[in-house]
Amino acid sequence: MSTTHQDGPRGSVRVIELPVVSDTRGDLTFVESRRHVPFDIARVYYLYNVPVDAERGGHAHLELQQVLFALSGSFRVSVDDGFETSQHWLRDPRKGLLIDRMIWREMDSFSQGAVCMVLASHPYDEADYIREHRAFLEKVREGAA
Ligand code: T46
Repeated sequence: MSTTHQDGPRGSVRVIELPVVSDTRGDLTFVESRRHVPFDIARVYYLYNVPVDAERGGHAHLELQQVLFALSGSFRVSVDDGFETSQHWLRDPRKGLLIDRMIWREMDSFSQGAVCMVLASHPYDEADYIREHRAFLEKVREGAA
């Protein structure tokens, strides 16, 4: 997995590593708001039964912050802050990808049976989505000017 970390006024993307408690019964991983993720968790959702050739995402968020995990299987997340792009393979349920506001994201290459869990900073709000890449670029660049 890539560990890209971009700082500064632009939205950032970074890997978050969660604790794991292992014994002969298996592994246990936990996550707490403001301790392991930098926001209060307002919503949890998960993607499953995703066809291997499906593409998801294709948008950015005005305010929403999220952490994506591959609870099972693997998938690829491509991110774009309006200036630079990077790709991240998620395949370890202890490692999440924190995606800040104003980051364009696309997800593909889901393995058979992959489960993507997402922790989100806000309830669902369609008005928070930017679903056109050109509009995203305009907004990012006007913010950076
Ligand atoms: C994101 C990626 C990683 C709801 O009603 N409530 C919800 O909490 C969500 C997430 C979606 N929906 C509805 C909205 C659409 O009618 O479910 C439908 C499918 O959503 P969407 O096409 O946005 O799904 P993805 O997988 O492309 O994107 C989702 C999140 O929407 C998005 O925030 O970052 O997962």
